[in-house]
Amino acid sequence: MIGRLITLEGLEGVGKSTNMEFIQRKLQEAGIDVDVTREPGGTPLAEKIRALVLDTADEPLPDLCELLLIFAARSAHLENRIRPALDHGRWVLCDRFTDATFAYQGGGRGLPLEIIARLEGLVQSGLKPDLTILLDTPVEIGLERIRERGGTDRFESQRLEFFQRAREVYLSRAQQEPERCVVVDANRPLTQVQDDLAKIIEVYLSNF
Ligand code: Z5A
Repeated sequence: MIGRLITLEGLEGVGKSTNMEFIQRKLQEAGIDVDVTREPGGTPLAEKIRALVLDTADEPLPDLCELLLIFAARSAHLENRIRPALDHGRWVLCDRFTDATFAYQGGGRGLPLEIIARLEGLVQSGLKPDLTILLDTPVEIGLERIRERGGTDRFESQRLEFFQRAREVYLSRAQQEPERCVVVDANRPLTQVQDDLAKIIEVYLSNF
């Protein structure tokens, strides 16, 4: 059995947390042993870095510093959790991964995408998700859902244009890598979104 890495992506409020459990259940029903994790985070060290990245601290976090922290967390997550799981034939389902870095630090913050690609090469040594599901809604819809939930971190307090740029990068990456990425219209009732997710998982599994 070969392990696989599946990632769920999208802007805040598109329904990632809501649908992680659904995808996990579909995989388990198919007899797949799945390790569910998230980024930034996923190991004790990476979770500490996550807290630094999301904290609305007094001292400003320079954009490059944020990018390096995210890749530092990813390095710990990959070496201490994801690669060992894949090597043992487990499947890994991850809430966000490097597409989020291209979207947020590249699109949102405006850091050059070539720098992100170089760090991706250094940290991941060629490892990429086998399947990425991008939940997509207009920015305002996701932000409205988050507002209803209450509470904000460093990202959720960004301006609308930040998220619009991040969405454009997400969609353009999905378009450039159609063999890896599937875009789901998440601006529909949850049952319809989950019907699509179930079909995507079914089609993906039918290829094995
Ligand atoms: N970040 C980064 O900058 N660079 C990186 O490389 C990585 C991450 C990996 C992590 O936060 C932050 O790190 C993230 C980007 C940055 N930015 N922020 N903020 P996170 O992992 O906690 O991500 P999040 O996107 O903020 O999670 P979220 O706010 O919880 O969004 P969500 O998981 O997509 O949504 P949800 O909690 O499932 O749903 C939100 C609400 O909508 C909830 O009340 C649901 O019941 C409701 N919902 C869900 N689906 C529907 C539908 N279909 N209809 C109606 N209502 C719905």
